[in-house]
Amino acid sequence: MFRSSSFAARNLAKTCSQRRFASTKTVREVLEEVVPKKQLQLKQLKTEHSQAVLGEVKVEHVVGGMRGLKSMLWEASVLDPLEGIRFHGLSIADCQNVLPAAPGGKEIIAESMLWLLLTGKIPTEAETRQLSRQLAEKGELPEYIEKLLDSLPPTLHPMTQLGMGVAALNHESKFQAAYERGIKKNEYWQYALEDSLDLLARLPALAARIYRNVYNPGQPLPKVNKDLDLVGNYANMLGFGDNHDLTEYLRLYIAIHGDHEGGNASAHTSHLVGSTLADPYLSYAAGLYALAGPLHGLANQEVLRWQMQMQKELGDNITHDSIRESLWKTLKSGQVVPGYGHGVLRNPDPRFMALQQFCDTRPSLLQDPIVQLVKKTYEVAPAVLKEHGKTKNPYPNVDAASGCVLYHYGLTQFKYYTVIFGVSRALGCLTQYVWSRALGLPIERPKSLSMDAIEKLIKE
Ligand code: CMX
Repeated sequence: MFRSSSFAARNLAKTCSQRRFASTKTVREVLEEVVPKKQLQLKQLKTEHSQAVLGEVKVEHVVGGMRGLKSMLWEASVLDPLEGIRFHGLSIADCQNVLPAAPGGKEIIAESMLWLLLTGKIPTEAETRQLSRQLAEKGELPEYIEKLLDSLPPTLHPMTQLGMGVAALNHESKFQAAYERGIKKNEYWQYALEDSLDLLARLPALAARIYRNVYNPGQPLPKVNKDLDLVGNYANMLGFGDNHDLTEYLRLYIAIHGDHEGGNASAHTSHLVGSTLADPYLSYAAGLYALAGPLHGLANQEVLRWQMQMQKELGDNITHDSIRESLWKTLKSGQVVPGYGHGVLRNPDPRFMALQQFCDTRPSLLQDPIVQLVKKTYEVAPAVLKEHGKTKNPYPNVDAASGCVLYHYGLTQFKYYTVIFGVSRALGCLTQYVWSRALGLPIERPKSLSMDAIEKLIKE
Protein backbone atom coordinates (compact mmCIF):
# COMPACT_ATOMS: atom_id res chain seq x y z
CA MET A 1 0.00 0.00 0.00
CA PHE A 2 1.60 3.28 -1.09
CA ARG A 3 0.86 6.57 0.62
CA SER A 4 0.72 9.55 -1.76
CA SER A 5 3.20 8.51 -4.38
CA SER A 6 3.60 10.47 -7.59
CA PHE A 7 2.62 9.25 -11.04
CA ALA A 8 6.24 8.22 -11.74
CA ALA A 9 6.41 6.23 -8.51
CA ARG A 10 3.05 4.50 -9.11
CA ASN A 11 4.11 3.58 -12.63
CA LEU A 12 7.44 2.18 -11.50
CA ALA A 13 5.79 0.32 -8.66
CA LYS A 14 3.22 -1.15 -11.07
CA THR A 15 5.91 -2.39 -13.45
CA CYS A 16 7.69 -3.85 -10.49
CA SER A 17 4.62 -5.62 -9.10
CA GLN A 18 4.21 -7.38 -12.45
CA ARG A 19 7.38 -9.28 -11.69
CA ARG A 20 7.05 -9.21 -7.91
CA PHE A 21 5.73 -12.76 -7.88
CA ALA A 22 8.09 -13.97 -10.60
CA SER A 23 11.48 -15.40 -9.81
CA THR A 24 13.90 -13.28 -7.77
CA LYS A 25 16.57 -11.79 -9.98
CA THR A 26 20.01 -10.59 -9.08
CA VAL A 27 20.94 -6.99 -9.77
CA ARG A 28 23.30 -8.23 -12.48
CA GLU A 29 20.51 -10.17 -14.23
CA VAL A 30 18.29 -7.09 -14.23
CA LEU A 31 21.15 -5.00 -15.61
CA GLU A 32 21.71 -7.52 -18.39
CA GLU A 33 18.14 -6.75 -19.50
CA VAL A 34 18.43 -2.99 -19.10
CA VAL A 35 21.87 -2.34 -20.59
CA PRO A 36 21.00 -3.17 -24.25
CA LYS A 37 17.98 -0.83 -24.09
CA LYS A 38 20.07 2.03 -22.78
CA GLN A 39 22.80 1.33 -25.33
CA LEU A 40 20.17 1.59 -28.07
CA GLN A 41 18.86 4.85 -26.59
CA LEU A 42 22.37 6.34 -26.68
CA LYS A 43 22.92 5.11 -30.22
CA GLN A 44 19.72 6.85 -31.33
CA LEU A 45 20.68 10.05 -29.52
CA LYS A 46 24.01 10.01 -31.31
CA THR A 47 22.71 9.20 -34.75
CA GLU A 48 19.53 11.29 -34.73
CA HIS A 49 20.27 14.21 -32.44
CA SER A 50 24.00 14.67 -32.07
CA GLN A 51 23.81 18.26 -33.40
CA ALA A 52 20.78 19.32 -31.30
CA VAL A 53 21.53 22.39 -29.17
CA LEU A 54 20.97 22.08 -25.39
CA GLY A 55 22.20 25.55 -24.41
CA GLU A 56 24.84 28.18 -24.98
CA VAL A 57 28.32 28.48 -23.57
CA LYS A 58 28.87 31.96 -22.20
CA VAL A 59 31.91 33.61 -20.70
CA GLU A 60 30.14 33.40 -17.32
CA HIS A 61 30.21 29.60 -17.61
CA VAL A 62 33.92 29.51 -18.33
CA VAL A 63 34.89 31.85 -15.49
CA GLY A 64 32.06 30.84 -13.14
CA GLY A 65 32.74 27.21 -12.37
CA MET A 66 30.59 25.97 -15.31
CA ARG A 67 27.48 26.55 -13.20
CA GLY A 68 24.40 25.32 -15.08
CA LEU A 69 26.36 24.24 -18.16
CA LYS A 70 24.72 21.09 -19.55
CA SER A 71 27.75 19.01 -20.41
CA MET A 72 27.66 15.61 -18.73
CA LEU A 73 25.75 12.38 -19.09
CA TRP A 74 24.59 11.01 -15.72
CA GLU A 75 21.94 8.33 -15.66
CA ALA A 76 20.73 7.72 -12.12
CA SER A 77 19.43 11.10 -10.99
CA VAL A 78 18.56 14.59 -12.15
CA LEU A 79 18.48 17.65 -9.90
CA ASP A 80 15.73 20.21 -10.39
CA PRO A 81 16.57 23.62 -8.85
CA LEU A 82 13.13 23.94 -7.26
CA GLU A 83 11.96 20.36 -6.63
CA GLY A 84 15.32 18.88 -5.68
CA ILE A 85 16.65 15.47 -6.52
CA ARG A 86 14.82 12.73 -8.44
CA PHE A 87 16.24 9.25 -8.75
CA HIS A 88 15.10 7.85 -12.11
CA GLY A 89 12.17 10.23 -11.84
CA LEU A 90 11.32 9.42 -8.21
CA SER A 91 11.39 12.11 -5.52
CA ILE A 92 12.63 11.33 -2.01
CA ALA A 93 9.01 11.02 -0.83
CA ASP A 94 8.28 8.58 -3.68
CA CYS A 95 11.30 6.51 -2.69
CA GLN A 96 10.15 6.48 0.92
CA ASN A 97 6.84 5.10 -0.32
CA VAL A 98 8.06 2.38 -2.62
CA LEU A 99 11.58 1.24 -1.72
CA PRO A 100 11.93 -1.68 0.71
CA ALA A 101 13.21 -1.04 4.24
CA ALA A 102 15.27 -3.33 6.50
CA PRO A 103 13.46 -6.04 8.50
CA GLY A 104 12.02 -4.27 11.54
CA GLY A 105 12.78 -0.86 10.06
CA LYS A 106 10.85 1.81 8.15
CA GLU A 107 13.52 3.81 6.38
CA ILE A 108 14.84 3.15 2.86
CA ILE A 109 18.01 1.10 2.89
CA ALA A 110 21.14 1.52 0.81
CA GLU A 111 20.54 -1.73 -1.09
CA SER A 112 17.09 -0.75 -2.35
CA MET A 113 18.40 2.69 -3.36
CA LEU A 114 21.40 1.10 -5.08
CA TRP A 115 19.09 -1.24 -6.99
CA LEU A 116 16.98 1.69 -8.12
CA LEU A 117 20.01 3.77 -9.13
CA LEU A 118 21.63 0.95 -11.06
CA THR A 119 18.60 -0.47 -12.83
CA GLY A 120 15.91 2.23 -12.77
CA LYS A 121 13.60 -0.38 -11.22
CA ILE A 122 12.15 -0.88 -7.78
CA PRO A 123 13.43 -4.07 -6.17
CA THR A 124 11.13 -6.50 -4.42
CA GLU A 125 11.77 -7.14 -0.76
CA ALA A 126 13.29 -10.52 -1.63
CA GLU A 127 15.63 -8.94 -4.16
CA THR A 128 16.71 -6.33 -1.61
CA ARG A 129 17.43 -9.03 1.01
CA GLN A 130 19.36 -11.04 -1.54
CA LEU A 131 21.51 -8.00 -2.40
CA SER A 132 22.10 -7.34 1.31
CA ARG A 133 23.32 -10.91 1.74
CA GLN A 134 25.47 -10.72 -1.39
CA LEU A 135 27.18 -7.60 -0.03
CA ALA A 136 27.54 -8.93 3.52
CA GLU A 137 29.24 -12.06 2.19
CA LYS A 138 32.02 -9.94 0.68
CA GLY A 139 32.12 -7.39 3.48
CA GLU A 140 35.35 -8.27 5.33
CA LEU A 141 38.54 -6.36 4.58
CA PRO A 142 41.67 -8.03 3.22
CA GLU A 143 44.40 -8.23 5.87
CA TYR A 144 46.76 -5.82 4.06
CA ILE A 145 44.07 -3.11 4.16
CA GLU A 146 43.58 -3.62 7.89
CA LYS A 147 47.35 -3.33 8.38
CA LEU A 148 47.50 -0.22 6.20
CA LEU A 149 44.73 1.50 8.18
CA ASP A 150 46.17 0.44 11.51
CA SER A 151 49.54 1.93 10.55
CA LEU A 152 48.14 5.43 9.92
CA PRO A 153 48.49 8.14 12.57
CA PRO A 154 45.13 8.68 14.32
CA THR A 155 45.61 12.42 13.77
CA LEU A 156 45.36 11.94 9.97
CA HIS A 157 41.93 13.21 8.89
CA PRO A 158 39.45 10.31 8.58
CA MET A 159 38.63 11.38 5.00
CA THR A 160 42.30 11.12 3.99
CA GLN A 161 42.35 7.65 5.51
CA LEU A 162 39.15 6.64 3.72
CA GLY A 163 40.54 7.72 0.34
CA MET A 164 43.76 5.81 1.01
CA GLY A 165 41.89 2.64 1.98
CA VAL A 166 39.62 2.80 -1.07
CA ALA A 167 42.56 3.44 -3.43
CA ALA A 168 44.59 0.57 -1.94
CA LEU A 169 41.65 -1.81 -2.40
CA ASN A 170 42.29 -1.52 -6.14
CA HIS A 171 44.78 -4.32 -5.54
CA GLU A 172 41.60 -6.44 -5.79
CA SER A 173 40.28 -4.83 -8.97
CA LYS A 174 38.73 -7.34 -11.34
CA PHE A 175 38.24 -4.58 -13.90
CA GLN A 176 41.93 -3.73 -13.93
CA ALA A 177 42.96 -7.41 -14.11
CA ALA A 178 40.51 -8.06 -16.97
CA TYR A 179 41.71 -4.94 -18.82
CA GLU A 180 45.28 -6.15 -18.57
CA ARG A 181 44.17 -9.54 -19.94
CA GLY A 182 42.66 -7.69 -22.90
CA ILE A 183 38.86 -7.95 -22.68
CA LYS A 184 36.46 -6.41 -25.19
CA LYS A 185 34.95 -2.99 -24.57
CA ASN A 186 31.42 -4.39 -24.37
CA GLU A 187 32.48 -6.55 -21.41
CA TYR A 188 33.83 -3.65 -19.33
CA TRP A 189 30.61 -2.96 -17.48
CA GLN A 190 30.39 -6.47 -16.03
CA TYR A 191 33.79 -6.17 -14.33
CA ALA A 192 32.95 -2.60 -13.34
CA LEU A 193 29.82 -3.93 -11.64
CA GLU A 194 31.74 -6.62 -9.78
CA ASP A 195 34.30 -4.12 -8.51
CA SER A 196 31.58 -1.66 -7.55
CA LEU A 197 29.67 -4.23 -5.52
CA ASP A 198 32.91 -5.45 -3.89
CA LEU A 199 33.84 -1.90 -2.95
CA LEU A 200 30.38 -1.03 -1.62
CA ALA A 201 30.39 -4.24 0.41
CA ARG A 202 33.67 -3.32 2.10
CA LEU A 203 33.04 0.36 2.72
CA PRO A 204 31.31 -0.18 6.11
CA ALA A 205 34.22 -2.26 7.47
CA LEU A 206 36.71 0.23 6.06
CA ALA A 207 34.93 3.29 7.44
CA ALA A 208 34.25 1.61 10.80
CA ARG A 209 37.88 0.58 11.21
CA ILE A 210 38.95 4.20 10.69
CA TYR A 211 36.44 5.29 13.35
CA ARG A 212 37.70 2.64 15.76
CA ASN A 213 41.37 3.50 15.17
CA VAL A 214 40.87 7.24 15.54
CA TYR A 215 38.35 7.42 18.37
CA ASN A 216 38.34 4.08 20.21
CA PRO A 217 41.81 2.58 19.74
CA GLY A 218 42.17 -0.98 20.95
CA GLN A 219 38.42 -1.67 21.05
CA PRO A 220 37.34 -4.93 19.36
CA LEU A 221 35.59 -4.59 16.00
CA PRO A 222 32.58 -6.83 15.29
CA LYS A 223 32.72 -9.05 12.20
CA VAL A 224 30.29 -8.45 9.34
CA ASN A 225 26.93 -10.02 10.25
CA LYS A 226 25.56 -11.83 7.18
CA ASP A 227 21.98 -11.31 8.32
CA LEU A 228 22.22 -7.54 8.42
CA ASP A 229 21.87 -4.93 5.69
CA LEU A 230 24.84 -2.77 4.71
CA VAL A 231 24.03 0.12 7.03
CA GLY A 232 22.87 -2.18 9.83
CA ASN A 233 26.36 -3.66 9.70
CA TYR A 234 27.96 -0.23 9.51
CA ALA A 235 26.11 0.97 12.62
CA ASN A 236 27.04 -2.25 14.38
CA MET A 237 30.73 -1.93 13.52
CA LEU A 238 30.71 1.72 14.63
CA GLY A 239 29.50 0.46 18.01
CA PHE A 240 25.89 1.69 17.70
CA GLY A 241 24.23 -1.58 16.65
CA ASP A 242 21.84 -1.55 19.60
CA ASN A 243 20.64 1.98 18.81
CA HIS A 244 17.69 1.34 16.51
CA ASP A 245 16.92 5.03 15.94
CA LEU A 246 20.48 5.93 14.97
CA THR A 247 20.65 2.91 12.66
CA GLU A 248 17.41 3.99 11.00
CA TYR A 249 18.70 7.55 10.69
CA LEU A 250 21.90 6.33 9.06
CA ARG A 251 19.85 4.19 6.66
CA LEU A 252 17.76 7.18 5.61
CA TYR A 253 20.70 9.56 5.39
CA ILE A 254 22.90 7.17 3.40
CA ALA A 255 20.08 6.27 0.98
CA ILE A 256 18.85 9.79 0.19
CA HIS A 257 22.37 11.20 0.07
CA GLY A 258 23.54 8.46 -2.30
CA ASP A 259 23.33 10.46 -5.51
CA HIS A 260 22.84 14.12 -6.44
CA GLU A 261 23.30 14.08 -10.22
CA GLY A 262 26.74 14.32 -11.83
CA GLY A 263 27.94 17.91 -11.71
CA ASN A 264 28.78 18.12 -8.00
CA ALA A 265 32.50 18.07 -7.28
CA SER A 266 32.82 14.50 -5.95
CA ALA A 267 30.61 12.89 -8.60
CA HIS A 268 32.25 14.85 -11.37
CA THR A 269 35.76 14.02 -10.16
CA SER A 270 34.94 10.35 -9.88
CA HIS A 271 33.38 10.41 -13.36
CA LEU A 272 36.38 12.19 -14.89
CA VAL A 273 38.91 9.79 -13.37
CA GLY A 274 36.76 6.80 -14.39
CA SER A 275 36.66 8.08 -17.95
CA THR A 276 40.39 7.33 -18.21
CA LEU A 277 39.48 3.69 -17.48
CA ALA A 278 41.10 3.91 -14.05
CA ASP A 279 39.25 1.22 -12.08
CA PRO A 280 36.25 1.94 -9.79
CA TYR A 281 38.44 2.02 -6.66
CA LEU A 282 40.75 4.74 -8.00
CA SER A 283 37.87 6.60 -9.51
CA TYR A 284 35.94 6.72 -6.24
CA ALA A 285 39.04 7.49 -4.16
CA ALA A 286 39.50 10.60 -6.32
CA GLY A 287 35.84 11.54 -5.75
CA LEU A 288 36.33 11.21 -2.00
CA TYR A 289 39.10 13.78 -2.00
CA ALA A 290 36.81 16.26 -3.74
CA LEU A 291 34.20 15.48 -1.10
CA ALA A 292 36.74 16.36 1.59
CA GLY A 293 36.63 20.09 0.73
CA PRO A 294 34.75 22.43 3.11
CA LEU A 295 32.54 23.87 0.37
CA HIS A 296 31.33 20.35 -0.41
CA GLY A 297 31.15 17.30 1.89
CA LEU A 298 33.15 18.74 4.76
CA ALA A 299 30.33 21.23 5.31
CA ASN A 300 28.48 18.77 7.58
CA GLN A 301 31.46 18.84 9.95
CA GLU A 302 31.59 22.64 9.73
CA VAL A 303 27.86 23.10 10.38
CA LEU A 304 27.92 21.38 13.71
CA ARG A 305 31.10 23.09 14.83
CA TRP A 306 29.54 26.45 13.90
CA GLN A 307 26.16 25.73 15.54
CA MET A 308 27.83 24.58 18.75
CA GLN A 309 29.97 27.67 18.84
CA MET A 310 26.79 29.71 18.42
CA GLN A 311 25.15 27.77 21.25
CA LYS A 312 28.15 28.45 23.49
CA GLU A 313 28.11 32.17 22.71
CA LEU A 314 24.36 32.64 23.05
CA GLY A 315 23.94 30.70 26.29
CA ASP A 316 20.61 29.33 27.53
CA ASN A 317 18.23 31.96 26.26
CA ILE A 318 18.48 31.59 22.49
CA THR A 319 16.03 33.76 20.58
CA HIS A 320 15.46 34.48 16.91
CA ASP A 321 17.06 37.89 17.43
CA SER A 322 20.21 36.48 19.00
CA ILE A 323 20.54 33.92 16.18
CA ARG A 324 20.09 36.72 13.63
CA GLU A 325 22.91 38.66 15.29
CA SER A 326 25.13 35.60 15.29
CA LEU A 327 24.46 34.99 11.57
CA TRP A 328 25.47 38.55 10.76
CA LYS A 329 28.61 38.12 12.81
CA THR A 330 29.58 35.11 10.66
CA LEU A 331 28.78 36.95 7.43
CA LYS A 332 30.54 40.15 8.45
CA SER A 333 33.66 38.19 9.31
CA GLY A 334 33.73 37.15 5.63
CA GLN A 335 32.80 33.51 6.21
CA VAL A 336 30.02 31.53 4.56
CA VAL A 337 27.11 30.24 6.63
CA PRO A 338 27.78 26.50 6.51
CA GLY A 339 24.87 24.29 5.46
CA TYR A 340 23.21 27.09 3.45
CA GLY A 341 23.34 27.76 -0.28
CA HIS A 342 23.78 25.39 -3.19
CA GLY A 343 25.23 25.36 -6.68
CA VAL A 344 21.94 24.20 -8.25
CA LEU A 345 19.10 24.21 -5.67
CA ARG A 346 16.98 27.33 -5.25
CA ASN A 347 14.62 26.04 -2.56
CA PRO A 348 15.09 24.26 0.80
CA ASP A 349 16.78 20.95 0.03
CA PRO A 350 14.23 18.09 0.22
CA ARG A 351 16.95 15.99 1.85
CA PHE A 352 17.10 18.59 4.65
CA MET A 353 13.31 18.42 4.92
CA ALA A 354 13.35 14.59 5.06
CA LEU A 355 15.89 14.68 7.91
CA GLN A 356 13.79 17.29 9.70
CA GLN A 357 10.74 15.02 9.34
CA PHE A 358 12.75 12.21 10.89
CA CYS A 359 13.40 14.50 13.90
CA ASP A 360 9.72 15.48 14.06
CA THR A 361 8.72 11.86 14.71
CA ARG A 362 11.09 11.44 17.68
CA PRO A 363 10.35 13.42 20.85
CA SER A 364 13.86 12.88 22.24
CA LEU A 365 15.31 14.57 19.16
CA LEU A 366 12.86 17.45 19.35
CA GLN A 367 13.95 18.15 22.92
CA ASP A 368 17.64 18.17 22.08
CA PRO A 369 19.04 21.73 22.32
CA ILE A 370 21.27 21.38 19.24
CA VAL A 371 18.43 19.94 17.11
CA GLN A 372 16.26 22.85 18.32
CA LEU A 373 19.00 25.31 17.40
CA VAL A 374 19.26 23.89 13.86
CA LYS A 375 15.48 24.30 13.50
CA LYS A 376 15.52 27.84 14.87
CA THR A 377 18.43 28.80 12.64
CA TYR A 378 16.38 27.65 9.66
CA GLU A 379 13.58 29.98 10.77
CA VAL A 380 15.94 32.97 10.65
CA ALA A 381 18.80 32.30 8.21
CA PRO A 382 17.00 32.54 4.83
CA ALA A 383 15.84 36.12 5.54
CA VAL A 384 19.33 37.12 6.72
CA LEU A 385 20.99 35.58 3.67
CA LYS A 386 18.47 37.31 1.38
CA GLU A 387 19.27 40.62 3.02
CA HIS A 388 23.00 39.89 2.75
CA GLY A 389 22.25 39.54 -0.95
CA LYS A 390 25.11 37.38 -2.18
CA THR A 391 24.03 33.76 -2.27
CA LYS A 392 21.65 32.70 -5.03
CA ASN A 393 20.09 30.21 -2.64
CA PRO A 394 19.42 31.40 0.94
CA TYR A 395 17.98 28.02 2.00
CA PRO A 396 19.49 25.08 3.87
CA ASN A 397 21.12 22.15 2.12
CA VAL A 398 21.23 18.64 3.55
CA ASP A 399 24.36 19.37 5.57
CA ALA A 400 22.51 21.90 7.73
CA ALA A 401 20.67 19.02 9.40
CA SER A 402 22.73 15.88 9.11
CA GLY A 403 25.24 16.33 11.93
CA CYS A 404 22.97 17.34 14.82
CA VAL A 405 21.10 14.02 14.79
CA LEU A 406 24.34 12.03 14.79
CA TYR A 407 25.51 14.16 17.70
CA HIS A 408 22.32 13.56 19.65
CA TYR A 409 22.72 9.80 19.38
CA GLY A 410 26.31 9.86 20.61
CA LEU A 411 28.26 9.95 17.36
CA THR A 412 29.90 13.15 18.47
CA GLN A 413 33.15 13.25 16.46
CA PHE A 414 32.44 15.92 13.78
CA LYS A 415 35.58 15.13 11.84
CA TYR A 416 34.13 11.75 11.03
CA TYR A 417 30.86 13.00 9.52
CA THR A 418 32.15 13.41 5.97
CA VAL A 419 33.21 9.75 6.01
CA ILE A 420 29.54 8.79 6.41
CA PHE A 421 28.76 11.03 3.44
CA GLY A 422 31.58 9.22 1.60
CA VAL A 423 30.05 5.81 2.31
CA SER A 424 26.75 7.13 1.00
CA ARG A 425 27.91 8.86 -2.18
CA ALA A 426 29.58 5.65 -3.37
CA LEU A 427 26.09 4.46 -4.37
CA GLY A 428 25.73 7.10 -7.07
CA CYS A 429 29.34 7.43 -8.22
CA LEU A 430 29.80 3.69 -8.63
CA THR A 431 26.44 3.37 -10.37
CA GLN A 432 27.58 5.92 -12.94
CA TYR A 433 30.92 4.15 -13.27
CA VAL A 434 29.02 1.03 -14.35
CA TRP A 435 26.82 3.03 -16.74
CA SER A 436 29.76 4.91 -18.22
CA ARG A 437 31.41 1.61 -19.12
CA ALA A 438 28.14 0.04 -20.32
CA LEU A 439 27.55 3.00 -22.62
CA GLY A 440 31.18 3.15 -23.75
CA LEU A 441 31.51 6.82 -22.82
CA PRO A 442 34.79 8.39 -23.96
CA ILE A 443 37.55 9.97 -21.91
CA GLU A 444 36.48 13.47 -20.76
CA ARG A 445 38.35 16.28 -22.40
CA PRO A 446 36.62 19.68 -22.32
CA LYS A 447 38.29 22.66 -23.98
CA SER A 448 39.96 25.24 -21.76
CA LEU A 449 40.75 28.83 -22.77
CA SER A 450 43.13 31.49 -21.47
CA MET A 451 41.74 35.00 -20.84
CA ASP A 452 43.58 36.21 -23.97
CA ALA A 453 41.99 33.41 -25.97
CA ILE A 454 38.54 34.35 -24.61
CA GLU A 455 39.05 38.01 -25.59
CA LYS A 456 40.20 36.97 -29.04
CA LEU A 457 37.11 34.83 -29.51
CA ILE A 458 34.86 37.69 -28.34
CA LYS A 459 36.45 40.08 -30.88
CA GLU A 460 36.06 37.55 -33.68
N1 CMX B 1 26.89 32.05 3.19
C1 CMX B 1 27.45 33.21 2.77
N2 CMX B 1 27.72 33.48 1.48
C2 CMX B 1 27.36 32.54 0.60
C3 CMX B 1 26.74 31.34 0.96
C4 CMX B 1 26.52 31.11 2.32
N3 CMX B 1 25.98 29.98 2.77
N4 CMX B 1 26.50 30.62 -0.14
C5 CMX B 1 26.98 31.33 -1.17
N5 CMX B 1 27.49 32.49 -0.73
C6 CMX B 1 28.17 33.51 -1.51
C7 CMX B 1 29.31 32.88 -2.28
O1 CMX B 1 30.47 32.70 -1.47
C8 CMX B 1 29.49 33.84 -3.42
O2 CMX B 1 30.21 34.94 -2.94
P1 CMX B 1 31.34 35.66 -3.84
O3 CMX B 1 30.58 36.26 -4.99
O4 CMX B 1 31.96 36.67 -2.93
O5 CMX B 1 32.30 34.59 -4.28
C9 CMX B 1 28.06 34.29 -3.70
O6 CMX B 1 27.31 34.01 -2.50
C10 CMX B 1 27.40 33.56 -4.85
O7 CMX B 1 27.46 32.18 -4.63
P2 CMX B 1 26.34 31.19 -5.22
O8 CMX B 1 26.40 31.30 -6.70
O9 CMX B 1 25.04 31.40 -4.55
O10 CMX B 1 26.87 29.78 -4.71
P3 CMX B 1 27.96 28.84 -5.38
O11 CMX B 1 27.27 27.97 -6.37
O12 CMX B 1 29.15 29.59 -5.82
O13 CMX B 1 28.40 27.94 -4.13
C11 CMX B 1 28.11 26.61 -2.22
C12 CMX B 1 27.58 26.94 -3.60
C13 CMX B 1 27.36 25.41 -1.68
C14 CMX B 1 29.61 26.24 -2.31
C15 CMX B 1 27.91 27.85 -1.30
O14 CMX B 1 26.54 28.12 -1.18
C16 CMX B 1 28.53 27.68 0.08
O15 CMX B 1 29.72 27.96 0.25
N6 CMX B 1 27.70 27.21 1.10
C17 CMX B 1 28.23 26.96 2.41
C18 CMX B 1 28.97 25.62 2.44
C19 CMX B 1 28.03 24.45 2.29
O16 CMX B 1 27.02 24.35 2.94
N7 CMX B 1 28.40 23.49 1.41
C20 CMX B 1 27.64 22.23 1.22
C21 CMX B 1 26.87 22.20 -0.08
C22 CMX B 1 26.22 20.86 -0.27
C23 CMX B 1 27.23 19.86 -0.75
O17 CMX B 1 27.83 20.04 -1.82
O18 CMX B 1 27.42 18.88 -0.06
